[in-house]
Amino acid sequence: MKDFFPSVPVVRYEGPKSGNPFSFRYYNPEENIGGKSMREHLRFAVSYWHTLCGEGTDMFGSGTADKSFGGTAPMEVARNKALACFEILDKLSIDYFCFHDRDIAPEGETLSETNARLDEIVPFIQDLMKKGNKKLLWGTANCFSNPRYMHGAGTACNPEVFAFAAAQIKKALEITVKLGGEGYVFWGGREGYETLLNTDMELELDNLARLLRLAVDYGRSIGFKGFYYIEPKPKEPTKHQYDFDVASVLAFLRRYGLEKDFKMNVEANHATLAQHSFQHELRMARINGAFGSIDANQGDMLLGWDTDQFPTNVYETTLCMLEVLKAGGFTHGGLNFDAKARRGSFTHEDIFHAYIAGMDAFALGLRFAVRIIEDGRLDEFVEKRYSGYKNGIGADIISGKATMADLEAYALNKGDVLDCLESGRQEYLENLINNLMFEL
Ligand code: XUL
Ligand code: CO
Repeated sequence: MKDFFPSVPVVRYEGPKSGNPFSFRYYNPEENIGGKSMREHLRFAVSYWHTLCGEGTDMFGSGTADKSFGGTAPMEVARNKALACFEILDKLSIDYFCFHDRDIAPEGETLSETNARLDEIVPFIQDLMKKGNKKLLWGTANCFSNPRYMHGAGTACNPEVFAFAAAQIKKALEITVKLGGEGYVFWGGREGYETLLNTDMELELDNLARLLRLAVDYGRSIGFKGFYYIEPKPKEPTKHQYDFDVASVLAFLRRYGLEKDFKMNVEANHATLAQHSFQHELRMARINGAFGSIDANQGDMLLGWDTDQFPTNVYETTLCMLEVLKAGGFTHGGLNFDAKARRGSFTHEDIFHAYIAGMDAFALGLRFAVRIIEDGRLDEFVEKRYSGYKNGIGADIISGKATMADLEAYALNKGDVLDCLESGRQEYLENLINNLMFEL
């Protein structure tokens, strides 16, 4: 077995006082917390595209990191990336990975050649999965990078492109099933528009729904038992993406009768691009029975684009894990680090520092979220805040017994309701969370 990262040892839990940068301070995979091991709670995944493929290119400059892993011929590079991926999974005790079809094997001249490359790499990966006891959290098709998708994939103005996207997704579903994937993601990177002047929005949305229906049914017909996810994002690369946020995706799914087929893959940086908090998107998914999986990262609030940084903001990871716990935890989903080390963090060691930072931040988030729930004061406060709906006029509103006339009579009789109101206690609650997080 090649060793692509000779300077990095196997990373183990050494506790908060450890001075070893290649150790976990807070992530202790087998530690039981709130009834499950941390490993089971967090279900971390490596994102193949950032970790094995992303070289740090941006609009102004070429790559800074070498991700060829010593290979030269395209399929040799592909095999080396796979070997490097499984070394990373092993060294970090991560059980899952996620990929796009084009991450694991580069496109050939024709679709048949591209598919043949997938047929070559998939058994290679399958073998590594068996040997290392690793699993596929989800697969997906990259229907956004190639120039053929300049006008969209399912929402393209050309039926030829729609057909090509369908063919690509068909194959991506097949390889996901072959590798035992627990999920399949649709992220509509180009499913949107640049200007409505040239866009038939109605047809595009109808076609997007048609493609999803075809794909979902095909996947089930070949034995896919996992979750299908839509990953909302408001913009970038398009000016407007149809899967804007969780609420718009839910409305879209309901309009086309697809709501039973999909859960959400919520990404932190996509939430903030939509002017929502990460917690908001998770809450919206949860209360609609659509919580599925998470792309764990964070954006930079001073920048207006998807920076895909490794999550290190513990306040955010805590609020995220609070939502995950309230949703009953992950079933098929997990925490996929859809994140990349900064362009200036270009060494192989930086990959590990980045993952360790993200994993420890989520381990802390989990610990704090469990503490907040066990403490009970936050939940009690919210429960009490709405307790008026338990009896009297509140109970009549909930049961549907109260009519508009009843409500008017009630209000007239009261004269005013200002004296019923109580403080929302926002600052008290924010401090409560701080006290619980930073308890010394
Ligand atoms: C892009 C993004 C994608 C999806 C999968 O912003 O998040 O990598 O996660 O296609
Ligand atoms: Co993502």
